Parts: sequence; C-alpha cells; structure tokens
Amino acid sequence: MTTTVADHHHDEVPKGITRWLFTTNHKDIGTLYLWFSFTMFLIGGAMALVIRAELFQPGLQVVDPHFYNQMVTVHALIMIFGAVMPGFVGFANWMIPMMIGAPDMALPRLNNWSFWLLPFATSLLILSLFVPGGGPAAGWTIYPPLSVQGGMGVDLTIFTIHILGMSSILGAINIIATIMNMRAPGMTLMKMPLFVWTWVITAFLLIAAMPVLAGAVTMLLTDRHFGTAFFDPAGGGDPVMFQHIFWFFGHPEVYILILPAFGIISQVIPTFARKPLFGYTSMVFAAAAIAFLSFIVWAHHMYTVGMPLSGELFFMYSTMLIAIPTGVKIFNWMATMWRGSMSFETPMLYAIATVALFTVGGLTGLMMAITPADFQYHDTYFIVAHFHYVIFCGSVLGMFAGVYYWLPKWTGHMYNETLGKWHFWLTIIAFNVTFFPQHFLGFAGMPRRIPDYALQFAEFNVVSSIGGFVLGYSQLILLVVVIKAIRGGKKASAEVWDNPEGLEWSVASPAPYHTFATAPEVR
Ligand code: CU1
Repeated sequence: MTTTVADHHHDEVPKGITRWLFTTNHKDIGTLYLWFSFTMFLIGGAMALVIRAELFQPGLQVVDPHFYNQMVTVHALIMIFGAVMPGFVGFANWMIPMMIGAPDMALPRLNNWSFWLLPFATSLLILSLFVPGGGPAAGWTIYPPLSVQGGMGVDLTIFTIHILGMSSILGAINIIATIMNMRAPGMTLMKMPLFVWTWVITAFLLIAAMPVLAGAVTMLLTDRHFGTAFFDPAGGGDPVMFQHIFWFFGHPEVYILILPAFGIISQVIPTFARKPLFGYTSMVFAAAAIAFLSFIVWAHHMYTVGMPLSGELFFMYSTMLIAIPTGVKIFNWMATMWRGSMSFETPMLYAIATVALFTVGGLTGLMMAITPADFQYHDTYFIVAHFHYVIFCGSVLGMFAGVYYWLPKWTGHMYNETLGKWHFWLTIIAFNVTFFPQHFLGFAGMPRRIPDYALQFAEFNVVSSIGGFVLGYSQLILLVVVIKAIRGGKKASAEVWDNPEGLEWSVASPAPYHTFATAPEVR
C-alpha cells in the first residue's frame, strides 16, 4: 500500500494541555480568551463583593481600610484589563476571521503569545496583594504621590500593566493585519460587518493609547526607584502631569472598552428585528468620530485640579461633542428596531438593555461634562454610578448579548433559553438596585474610594449592597448556561433565531446588512 500526501497531512491535533498551550488556531485562542475573561470577571466580582460587604453598614466591620483600598484598585484593574478587554479579544478571534472570510488570524503564533502573556500578568497583580505592604491601593488611576509611596505591590502592578499593554498591542497589530490583508475577494471595507469595523477602530485606539500608559507607569517606576522627579514638585516635577498623561490613555481606554460592544449589538439587533441595520455607513463614521474625539477630551477627569478657564471650556465642549456620534448610533439602533418583526430571545434582550442602560450612563456623562456641575460630582459616588452604567451596561451587557448570540455557533448547541432569561432579568434588576441608588449617594456628597461613611448614607448603601450580592451570584447562571451548551442540548440548526439565513446570518460573512440587501421579500 502506498502512502499519499493526504496521509502525511493527517490532522495531528495535539491533545489535552498541549493543545491549549501551543494552539495557533483562532477559535481555540478565542475560547482561551473568553474563559480567561470569565474567570477574571468572577475574581473581580468577588472583590466587588468584599467592597459591598464593607459598605453594607457604617463603621468598619469586614476588612481594614488598607485592604479595602487594595480591593477598590485591583477590582477595577482586573475588570478592565482582565475581564473586558480580553473578552472582546476573544470575540475578535472567534468571529473576525469568519466574518471576513479569512482562514485564521494573520499572525497565529503572535496570537498565541498575546494570550499567554495574560495569565502571567494578572497572576502578578493578584500576587501583589500578598507581598509585604500589600497591593496597589491608590485606585486604578494610580495617581502620585500616593502611588509613589506604596510598597513592592505597586512595582508588581507596574510590571503587570507593562505585560498587559504588550498583550493588547500585539493583539491589536494582529487584528489590523488580519482585517487589512486577509479579507475574502469582494469583502470591501464598506461591506465588513459592524463588529469588524468597531474592532479595527478599537485596535488603532489600543496602539495609540497603551504606550502612553506604559510611559506614565515607567515614569512612576523611575520616580519610585531611580531618583527622577517627574511627578515630584520637590524635584521640579508635577503630580498633575501624571493625571494628564494617564487620562490621555484613560479616556480612549473607555472607548476601547465600549466600541466592540457597539459592534456586537449592531450584529444582534438586525437579526432579532429581522431588518437590515439602519444607517450602516453612518455607524462606521460615528464609531470613527467617537474614536478621534476620545483623544481630545481627557482633562474632563481633572476639572478640579486648577486648569485655566480656557482649558476647562475646551474640555467641556469637546466632551459634549461626543454625544453627537454616540446619539447617531443610539438612534440608528432604534431605527433598526422600528417596525421590525421583533422577537426577544436572550441575546436581543441583552442588546436592548445595552442600548437603554448605556444611554443612562451616557446622559450622566453629559451631566459631568458640564465643568461647574462636575465640581459637585467630582470624586463622589455619582461618578461610580456613572461609569458602572457605561462599562457594565455598555461593555458587559453587550458582551452577554454576544455570548448568547454566538454560543450556538461556538458550541454547536442551543443554550437553555429559560436559564438565559433568568440570567438576564436577575442581572438587570440587580444591577439597577446596586447602582441606581449610588447616583443619590453621590448627589448627597458621599465620597468614592472610602471604607466607611457618615450615617445619613446608610439606607442607600444597604440597598446597593443587597443588589450587589444578587448581581454577583446571578453570574453563576451564565456559567451553568455555557457549560450546559458545551455538554450538549438541542443541536444548533440552520434555523437558529428563526430567520431565513439561520446560522449563516449569525456568522455574517458577508454582513447581515448586505446579506439582507438580497433578502426575504426580494428572493
Ligand atoms: Cu473620559
């Protein structure tokens, strides 16, 4: 018997741990990213519960103030850099090659490395909690002089940020290289699904913003150990300069966290409204406009540092400008749903909730953009409420929409719709119970990032803590849903989501929009 070429090319897929360690397959790497993201979501969530337990009633009861400050700091860093960003890179890995008709990512080995940097980086961050002096405790914004004073936990955090930044930049390079070079014939830029568009824009934001953060923390490191005084007035430096550099990264970062979610719901809403996405071109340009504007608004985080009036006004107006492209997107999603043949499976519920509740965060953002008003809100719980509406309701709910939408594609099985609905309603109700009262706490003057508070804040804090615990434990339902879908259940058929394109629609290459340009009535 002769051997053929095919025999030699027999697929020898490594099994077990080596499959995952050495994989260069975009789906495997996507899966790794998604599981990593979910794990970090649970760890960061546990830290949030420590915070809510401490704030359950006035007086110190659960943890000491220094540990509380570490929880506040590490919760944020884990959620931003561990849960949300890697989660979206997981979506990118799974969906972008399929959406543009590419066999894999352009740089598959780099892809493997980008992922495997992450567990080491976040392990260092968590390890920092156990070294002498403890972890970072100056908040995720690590402002000097507080962050110059911390122990070696702060150095571990700086190292963590460098590694995470490297991972993000390499991932972004890979995504841009894939989208620019590996589209199937006919897949022109303006035919790309919105998710691909929002990701390519996000990737440029990452490449522009992450090195700035790396610079800021490097200067912090040399201030701490090598006798520089970038941020120390005693040596001619300026602590406010750190804030400028940090937020030049930090504001675009917000859009890094939100744009891929905009992309996901731009895929989900047309499917369940059974109409093409309204205003495709304006959606692309609005996302690009948001990205551009995100670089000229940074100092709205620092109205109270004593900037010249002209500066305060510039940042007030530039910030308000962002409401325009954002509004374009919100109205386009609503117009997509308008008179659609809507159905409300879990992905659609999450997509609608994303639009509705992110808008709450957007509107409080506009309130804070008003310079004189912000002097009242600054460093209060109003800010905490605002950014949880933006990042939980924008990024995380958008991601949930995508998880339920694509689980049938990822696992080959339908998820359990009843459990999905339970997860949705518990999450939405508990989220609002947790965070809506924090607006009132902020108005009443409760400062953020403190382990204790005056008696008049007690009632809203009890409510918020109860909501927080329900919100946290409800996420275990998602874990059950995902495991059940992996292990079996109804096969995902071509009729998924009850629409003519079935699964092909959810994979969307070409885009749902254009798929439907040739669709139901016309065919
Ligand atoms: Cu900002």
